[in-house]
Amino acid sequence: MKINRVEAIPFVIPYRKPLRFASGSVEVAEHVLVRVHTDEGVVGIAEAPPRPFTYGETQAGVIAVIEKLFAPNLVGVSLLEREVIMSRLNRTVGNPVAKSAIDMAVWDALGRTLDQPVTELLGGYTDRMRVCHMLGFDDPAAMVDEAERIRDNYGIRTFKVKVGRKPFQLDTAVVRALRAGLGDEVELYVDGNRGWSPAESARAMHEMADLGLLFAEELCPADDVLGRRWLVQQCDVPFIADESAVTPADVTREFLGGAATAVSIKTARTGFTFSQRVHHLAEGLGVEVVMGNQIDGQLGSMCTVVFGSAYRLTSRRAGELSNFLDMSDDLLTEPLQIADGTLTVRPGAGLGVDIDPDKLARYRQDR
Ligand code: MUC
Ligand code: MG
Repeated sequence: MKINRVEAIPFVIPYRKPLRFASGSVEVAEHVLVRVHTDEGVVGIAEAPPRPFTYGETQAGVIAVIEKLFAPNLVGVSLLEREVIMSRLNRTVGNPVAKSAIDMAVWDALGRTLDQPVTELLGGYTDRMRVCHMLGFDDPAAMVDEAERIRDNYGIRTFKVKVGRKPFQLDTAVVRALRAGLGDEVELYVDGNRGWSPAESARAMHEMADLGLLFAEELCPADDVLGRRWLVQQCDVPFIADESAVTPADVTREFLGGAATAVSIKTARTGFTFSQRVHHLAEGLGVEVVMGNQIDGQLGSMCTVVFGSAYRLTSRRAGELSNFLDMSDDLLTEPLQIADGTLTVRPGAGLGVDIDPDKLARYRQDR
């Protein structure tokens, strides 16, 4: 069960439709496939989606830090020594996406070695999650059309709406149009990616007070320390910390500082091991959790379902699991299928999914 090689393979797959939001946009998935090999010939897989505009990691940076720093420190360590693995990775303060992909590939290799599904090793609560679709910036009519198409084709009834443009009325008009177009049976919440000031956020939330929102996420930067606390105190829905809370310690600081009352868990940035710690913290404090999306491909989305299904708290709300639908292709042998608004874990050892070698050969950038 000892790790004898860690591979980092760059691949590029274009999006059919770019996703635009307050802190950036994504037109091409420039991701990294991480493979952890063991001395018994088992290979665990995971996907790293770097988000340069958020965490500063790039595709080339993820590969460099894995090849030069992390991989040499993991050779010879057992898959069961996950605390040793995490302590070696966490000598480095940053690089959450690179570390998380290694962590999840280790869990996949462990599941395959033990012939057990990772979701059951983690918690085994259920085998599925309701799906939430994330709507990027566009004009109100186009966003309503997209939401209707996603609802009609996939049965999805929860939408996260990107906000944070200026003037804020551009976004409040969209949310109002979505509520009018889709009716009261859909769940709506908003994510500002730090685009507004605390005062703009408060005015926008006030203007949307009659729209029955579920949550508000990262409307303004957490560095506006008192301003954000002032905003969160007057919000009448849970306020989700996302990119402001990358580690369990960050999450603790945000809660204790009054800067958030809920948390987004993204396996792409906390893997399985640290996502467990964030989950346990949120459960202990009695706060809401949403399984977020780092604009993941299908392998990353499956990691989110594998983790989210494992616990009662993480499977309670719809998870942000559908943005892979906007990609022109993917790497899995069996594409993920969303049906009746639900995504199900695959039976089988590890993550339950495999990479199609022909697709990898088509999209990898290192040959
Ligand atoms: C989100 O929830 O913010 C956009 C940037 C990123 O890192 O994740 C997405 C979605
Ligand atoms: Mg967010």
